[in-house]
Amino acid sequence: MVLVAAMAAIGIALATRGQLADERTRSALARGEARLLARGALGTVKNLIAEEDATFDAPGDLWSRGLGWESGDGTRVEAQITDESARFPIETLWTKENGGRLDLDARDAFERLLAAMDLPVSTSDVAIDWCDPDDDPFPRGAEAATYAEAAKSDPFSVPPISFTPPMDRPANRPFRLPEEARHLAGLKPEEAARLGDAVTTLGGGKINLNTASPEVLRSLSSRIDADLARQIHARARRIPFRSLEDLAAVPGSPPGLVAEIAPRADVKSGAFRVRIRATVRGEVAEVVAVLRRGEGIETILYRE
Ligand SMILES: [Ca+2]
Repeated sequence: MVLVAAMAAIGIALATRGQLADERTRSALARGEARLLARGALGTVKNLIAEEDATFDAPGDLWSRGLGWESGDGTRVEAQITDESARFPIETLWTKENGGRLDLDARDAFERLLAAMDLPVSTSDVAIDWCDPDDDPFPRGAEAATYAEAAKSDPFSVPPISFTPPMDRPANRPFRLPEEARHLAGLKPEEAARLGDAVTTLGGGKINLNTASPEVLRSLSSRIDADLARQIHARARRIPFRSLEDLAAVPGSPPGLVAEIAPRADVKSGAFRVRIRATVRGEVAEVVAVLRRGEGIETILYRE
């Protein structure tokens, strides 16, 4: 009797294990399919961008609407495309020539961005310390010792990220990845997140007038106040800027503004950021990529 019960128990255990293995196989298959779909969608997005008019890029263009497919059985793919050049190019703070040095114009522009976003302007010194090769902090800056001290008092002060090495000290070289800005010392998590969303290192170094937020537009000149920034932003949504000269037609645009901002502004995108989410039988695969127009469409960042 005991033997029969034991045999039955083993039988049930084996059957359950078999079922679990089946389920695991099914999920693994669905995950694999989702991954393939996401990669395929990236190819479609590349074609879409390749076919776009490259003389200017503005809200309302085909790319800005993204892509989406859905089949009856719950298979779904969504692609969201944004202009990387809508963000402030934080890598311009530190020039690459002559072994690297601070670009004073870019620093002034970054400070205008911080002020427009209501973020501590001292973050500018922290960002310069992040780039400069030495470990001597600026008066309002932060080097390795500041980060170590902050980590001691609050182990969660440096937000962990999964896809890059931990950034718990300054890199002491120019910004390479957009998310480095989220790790600058002295920012509250909410502030770090907002700054992280407003900057890039992959947009090609210029800001697209057509897609930038009013805050990013204000970084371009001290003569672009909140009102003018809103005017420029609203105009880009009605009639895209086809050249920088179109800026002169915006009401309130001061004389010489076009020439002043020309080194840091453009009307087209330097790169696009694509977020893809594919769902197959409840399993999800995500791809984030940054695509640049070059000879063809080059992938300059890829994560899945
Ligand atoms: Ca440094």
